[in-house]
Amino acid sequence: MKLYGSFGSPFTRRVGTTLSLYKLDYEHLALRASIPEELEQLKKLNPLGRVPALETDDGMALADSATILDYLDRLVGSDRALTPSTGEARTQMLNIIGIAAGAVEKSVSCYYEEGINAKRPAEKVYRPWVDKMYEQTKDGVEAMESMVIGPWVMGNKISQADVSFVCFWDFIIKHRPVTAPRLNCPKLEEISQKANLMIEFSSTIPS
Ligand SMILES: N[C@@H](CCC(=O)N[C@@H](CS)C(=O)NCC(=O)O)C(=O)O
Repeated sequence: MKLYGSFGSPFTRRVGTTLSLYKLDYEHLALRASIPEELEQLKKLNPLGRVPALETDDGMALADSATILDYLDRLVGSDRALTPSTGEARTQMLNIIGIAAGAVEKSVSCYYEEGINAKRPAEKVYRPWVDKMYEQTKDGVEAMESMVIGPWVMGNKISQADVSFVCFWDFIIKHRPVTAPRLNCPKLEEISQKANLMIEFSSTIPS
């Protein structure tokens, strides 16, 4: 299998971490959508030219991390999958992860608005919209914090909720400017610290 995208992308990182937790071999190609030649290569796998993308061993091209995770879960089977394969437990976990994905999407949008990765000149930034997105991220992570049962997100066992929460939380914290409303999420911090001691997480921490 080939995973396309750098671990600077929280969506790519959650796929890379899941591949390692599943002990699946893969080649990592850290293509960046911001480099025209690399974007062309990416578009062959994902028409939108976004990361992550996964090329399976039988030549299938998968785009979008949720779809890729669903594929990996099927590959390892329901006994090893980090997301329950059926029932209310599955719906609950997907719901929690969906809220977390919404929070990090807003953070990624802010990342493209301000700072060294901004796609827009500073004078063209519409402040009220960016401020709203910082607020939405805050509301999202506060919801994530309130959902933690402990010691892991869903209780005693590590699950995809932990993989996604850690990859998303780490991105949000790393890129949040000091001017944005403060985030106070001790449970998320604790889970992140604990998870990042594991090789599957530490090997995907972006430099
Ligand atoms: N819903 C997608 C989101 C992927 C995404 O937002 N990727 C970003 C990097 S974090 C990207 O490729 N951005 C470049 C672009 O959208 O043009 C997923 O879960 O894979």
